Amino acid sequence: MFQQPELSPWPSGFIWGSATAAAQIEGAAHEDGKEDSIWDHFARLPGAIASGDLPEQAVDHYHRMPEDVQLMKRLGLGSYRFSTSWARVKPGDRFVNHAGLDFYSRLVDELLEADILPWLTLYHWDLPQALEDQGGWTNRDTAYRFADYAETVYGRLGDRVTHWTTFNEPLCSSLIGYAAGEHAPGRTEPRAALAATHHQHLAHGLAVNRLRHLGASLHAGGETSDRIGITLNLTNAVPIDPSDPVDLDAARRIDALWNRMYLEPLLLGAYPPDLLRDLQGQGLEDVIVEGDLELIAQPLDFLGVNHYHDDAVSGHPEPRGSRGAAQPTARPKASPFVGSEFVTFPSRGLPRTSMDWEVNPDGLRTLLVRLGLQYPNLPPLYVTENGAAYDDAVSPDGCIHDPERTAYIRAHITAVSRAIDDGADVRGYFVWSLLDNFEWAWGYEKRFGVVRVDYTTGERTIKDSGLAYSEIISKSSASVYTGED
Ligand code: PNW
Repeated sequence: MFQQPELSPWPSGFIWGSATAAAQIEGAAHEDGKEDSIWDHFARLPGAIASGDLPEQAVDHYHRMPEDVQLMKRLGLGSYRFSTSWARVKPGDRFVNHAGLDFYSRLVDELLEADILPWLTLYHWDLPQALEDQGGWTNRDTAYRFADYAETVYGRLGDRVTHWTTFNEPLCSSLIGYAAGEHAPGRTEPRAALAATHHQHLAHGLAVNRLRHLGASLHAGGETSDRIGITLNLTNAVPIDPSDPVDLDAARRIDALWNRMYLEPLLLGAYPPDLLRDLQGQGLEDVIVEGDLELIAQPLDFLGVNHYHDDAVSGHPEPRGSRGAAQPTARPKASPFVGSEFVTFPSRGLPRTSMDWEVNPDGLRTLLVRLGLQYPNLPPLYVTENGAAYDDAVSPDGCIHDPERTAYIRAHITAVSRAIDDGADVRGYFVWSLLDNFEWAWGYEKRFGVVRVDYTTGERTIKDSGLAYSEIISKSSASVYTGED
């Protein structure tokens, strides 16, 4: 049995959880009044998804929800991070679909009954297609629609849900969806991607404001236990040759575009000046209206950090080696690196997951520590996603022995502990993902679950990594967990 290195005790109240997203697990794409999201629509375009998989059924969580909550309980999770589907709650964005909201209300009740803290994300990439038809996130009006949708969800669940996340990884749903064309809505227009980024920031600010006001009026005396934040995917951009100014500048650009373009409007109320220089003439400044940045920089109760890997970066063209990531889809592709399309991602020879992402656990420690040093007003951090895809096989004994995923999770949890030792204020860790699921442009081919899903029968089986995670949770709770928030 693998020996976990000696770790410091976890801070009291440290939250152990797992995460999923509506479009990746629910299925029931056209049931009980749900209409198309951009992912339902995009997935039907020829070549959009590897092997033509659709999210229509996903892992049928919509029907198996009570069973899935029992699984969480067996694993000993303290919290479950899930998202609500805008296209289920307000399908065409005009009317509230109460049947859709009922589902989330039942989920929240099941979770509370099982002593699992519901951690709700309002936007995990599944915009109603009806809004995309009006320009989607390139249309400023979508930000105001989002605040209305947030209000609708809060109106139904705000009496029981205390932890609210506005957006999951706005980078992916703007740059990868609108510039690279690899995610829904599949557009390849750099200017549109920057407009989408800004409008998602604005939507976040408007929604935080709205939720705070609703919380104050819902709870007597204005005292709420609500915690409101956002989740960003943050990636260390490591210059491949730190003594080469060309590589250094490439890494600075990628850091600005992938990390600071999201962190700084939220935390500092301004886009980074070097980013604005890099992006001159690309249209970002054209969509900023006076007062937007003040609105965007609402105080946050937490920052969710999704982290999977670092990227080594070079400003030199290949063939100094490329990341070599196979494109999952056959549709036309462009670069997600708006204004830095020339940057390359050389290999450092580290082991890789089946997503072709580097495994380098210390990158998570570095990231968590550096955020605190870089931003003195940083709110508490939660690792809201971390995990790995590997090609699992079911053994003749019926078990799923996934030593690579188990090692990945253990090593990253160790990195979180070390980051806390080094001064980072990290208060929780959520493994991605509870279940194998619809991995966006890759379809069902990539499995991230700590629980295996048989895509023919729907059967769930806890993998060795799930058992190991469960053991980590129970050991840490037994020694230090006090149940305090
Ligand atoms: C996240 N990258 O997306 C999402 O929040 C999940 O829905 C997703 O299933 C999970 O990570 C695994 O992919 C990412 O290129 C997409 O570094 C791309 C990257 C990272 C995260």
